[in-house]
Amino acid sequence: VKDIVPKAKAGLPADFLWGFATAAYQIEGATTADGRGPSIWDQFCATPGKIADGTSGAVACDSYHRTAQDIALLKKTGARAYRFSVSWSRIIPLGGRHDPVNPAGVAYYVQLVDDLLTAGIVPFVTLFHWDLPEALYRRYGGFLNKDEFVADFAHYARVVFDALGPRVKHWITFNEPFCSAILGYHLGIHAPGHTSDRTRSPVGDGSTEPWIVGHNILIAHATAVKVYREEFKAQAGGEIGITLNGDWTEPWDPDDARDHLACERKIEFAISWFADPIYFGHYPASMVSQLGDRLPRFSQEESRLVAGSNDFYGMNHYCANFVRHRDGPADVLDIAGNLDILMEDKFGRAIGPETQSAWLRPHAPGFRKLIKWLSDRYGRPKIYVTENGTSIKGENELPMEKILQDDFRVEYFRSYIQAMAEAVAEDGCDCRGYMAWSLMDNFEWAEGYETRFGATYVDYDNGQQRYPKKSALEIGKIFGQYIGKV
Ligand code: GBH
Repeated sequence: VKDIVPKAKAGLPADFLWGFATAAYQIEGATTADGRGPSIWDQFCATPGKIADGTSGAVACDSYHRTAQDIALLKKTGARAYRFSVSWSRIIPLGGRHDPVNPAGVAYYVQLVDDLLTAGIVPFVTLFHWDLPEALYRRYGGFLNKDEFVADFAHYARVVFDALGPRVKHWITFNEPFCSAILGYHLGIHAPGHTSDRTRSPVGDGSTEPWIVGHNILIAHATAVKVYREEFKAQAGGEIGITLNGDWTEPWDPDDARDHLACERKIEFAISWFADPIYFGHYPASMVSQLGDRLPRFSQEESRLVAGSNDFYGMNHYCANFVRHRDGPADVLDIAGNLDILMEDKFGRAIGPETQSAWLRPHAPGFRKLIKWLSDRYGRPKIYVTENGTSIKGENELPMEKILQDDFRVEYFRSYIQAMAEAVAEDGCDCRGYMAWSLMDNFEWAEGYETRFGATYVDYDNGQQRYPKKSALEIGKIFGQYIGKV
């Protein structure tokens, strides 16, 4: 009997919202259509050397002209929900609160939401998925200018709340502020390419600016939430939160207590940087102690504004890694918590198989553990998984017929959905939705089109035709095994 490991209970609630996610700049294309203004990503892509294959989102999946196809695709998969983002530059081409609103841009999203609702698909709307209007970076440095940025974002949010009104019940303010701060304003590998690396572009101060950016995004998030709650929530009855990214961590040396502590620090530097202020009103102690005065302080007013500003927790999760502590004081440019991130542990065991993305090694047990970690730390919040998915090593080199047989991705979804269903049924976590990344292959930021994350193949050479891969057709069946079983 002692050999029989009891199988964990696994299930998801009957009204669980599953579907797919995308982001405006990654799929829409049509970057000059109908009065859209330039975003920092248009600018960044035009800078030589920034995008692996020298491409941009100028055409992408051409979703701006193909929403009917996208919605038909969603219906074919059986999806109940769809998470997309709004391009700020379509709504307010110059971005600012004194700049004109573009009615054609507004109309595009009104129509998209109407069409989704007609198709019986629940929209999850992200206000900001990295494509800042370029004018705002040029005028005042974008996220670096708290007063200007917060006022402009709040205005933009109000315009969108007003336009989409009560039809939208699920709002996300920011997607992964970690990436805006660290990739965009520290490493410079994402737009606007602001970096403290003086050999590349000596425009920034990496010892303070990522933390200022993070702080200002928190204030902008909370201000938009306040606008929604005070001016729209009563009538619309919807909910609003932020989406944060974070990997699970395992200690490089399971016998070294310092590696266990480093694991916790890694998650705090990635997730709690934002989530602690949002749930508790202050930064995590590990960050305060490492960063000292370089970490901005919340005024009492700010702390009260930010605390309690999530109706749900938006969770983007892809992978896990090993973490090894570093000895000695942290470097002034360190952003991770004074540790090394590794794909193999002390014994040379890999955390998971390789994918096309250097940072991404699937490790489904980490998903269950991280959901529980979040649940324990933040008082069992309602969780929507707003992104989860994988690339496949070498996928782009295969002929289309092979790409459509994406068994690796099917297995990824199967194991991750099982892990989430265990977190719900076994650990008592409150997961209410899951959006797979992504509905279709799209512009994978600095990696261009070489890395495919889609459950649908997009034939970029032949008119952006969409062909569902096996994973797009299987994922609904996988959900069918869990939904209603808890
Ligand atoms: C998501 O971020 C994005 O929201 C989505 O737009 C994107 O398409 C998707 O992932 C797939 O990449 O460059 O070595 O410093 C995922 C979380 C966090 C993953 C930062 C990459 C940077 C690793 N990302 N991480 S590195």
